[in-house]
Amino acid sequence: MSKSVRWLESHEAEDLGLKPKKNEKGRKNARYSINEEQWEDVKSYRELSGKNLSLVGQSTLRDSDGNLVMEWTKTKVSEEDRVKNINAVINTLKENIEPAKPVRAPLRVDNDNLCNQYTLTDYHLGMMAWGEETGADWDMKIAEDVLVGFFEQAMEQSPKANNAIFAQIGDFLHWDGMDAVTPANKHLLDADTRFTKLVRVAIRTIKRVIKMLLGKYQHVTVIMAEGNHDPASSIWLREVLSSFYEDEPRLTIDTNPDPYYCVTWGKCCLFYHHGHKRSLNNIDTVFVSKFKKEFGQAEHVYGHTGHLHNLQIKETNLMLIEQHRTLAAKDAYASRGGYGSGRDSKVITYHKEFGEVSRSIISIDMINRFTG
Ligand SMILES: [Mn+2]
Repeated sequence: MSKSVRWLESHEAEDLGLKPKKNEKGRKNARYSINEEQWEDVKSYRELSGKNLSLVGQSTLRDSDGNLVMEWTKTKVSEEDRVKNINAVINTLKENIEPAKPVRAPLRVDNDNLCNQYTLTDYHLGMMAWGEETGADWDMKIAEDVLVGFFEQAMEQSPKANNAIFAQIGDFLHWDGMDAVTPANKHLLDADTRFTKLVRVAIRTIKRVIKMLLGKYQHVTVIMAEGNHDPASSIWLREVLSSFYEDEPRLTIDTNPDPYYCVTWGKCCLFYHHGHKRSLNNIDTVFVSKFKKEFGQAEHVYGHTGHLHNLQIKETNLMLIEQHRTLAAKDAYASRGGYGSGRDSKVITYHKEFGEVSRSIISIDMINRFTG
């Protein structure tokens, strides 16, 4: 069979069993002399890799006369393919979103100096807990009802203000893909059914909450922080919301991909981080190093974290840091491990001049009484 000279990348030459050459100057490939059959193989590899599959090998079965009997291609999804797929999903989601019409603004109320921060962390939507085993039931239906109940009660209880922050500090979703496991360590999780359902309920619930907030406040800022349970899902959640509300001038969605977030309000500087990368012990310097300008102009500085589900407050020379409780029930892992922290969520009110001036604490019992 006649040979011709073709440009190949070194991994393609390797796949053909040729010794890879040095790439020619300024190019990602080099010239090889190959026959037509080999060239057809290269073309089919290229077509396959266009379908987001990485070729890891090819096997050929020939009979005793050397005729081709069977040939198959081995492929697998690589890390690079995974990233490509996630990006493709995000872009598709964005394309299909018709932005929401702006919500009519409420009447302005008297206190322009106040901002109410609705603090929510470790909500673990999609987690399944069996009350008989853990003390309280938890599934997607309960979680959606409790969240809406929390916002109804919390909005009723908080001071009149024109501005609000919805600070969701991570682990809003309990699991992050087709397998119900923790992304980093692959620990098996107790999950309430299917991922598609979880995605739908997550988007619907957050949209319900944002609608409620826009009905009460002139301006709302949304933080959707990354947690250790939802590093990928927090990305699409931020991006989808940002697309959906692109025509809503009264809403700001923070789409910062770095898991440290900052909002300023008058002389207040407010920081957020889930707590999976940095703990109460050393988070303050990280916040300051990432937001030097905002910190430098502030007089009152607060950091908010979650992750461990129990309440801790720490004051350092730089700021007051609070690790928040969650409203979610305990899963079997937490219950059997003996973690017994209480369940509540807070609205913290910041004054432009004076920093924190008040807070409302809404416990799970209050929400159950209210919604039940
Ligand atoms: Mn966590």
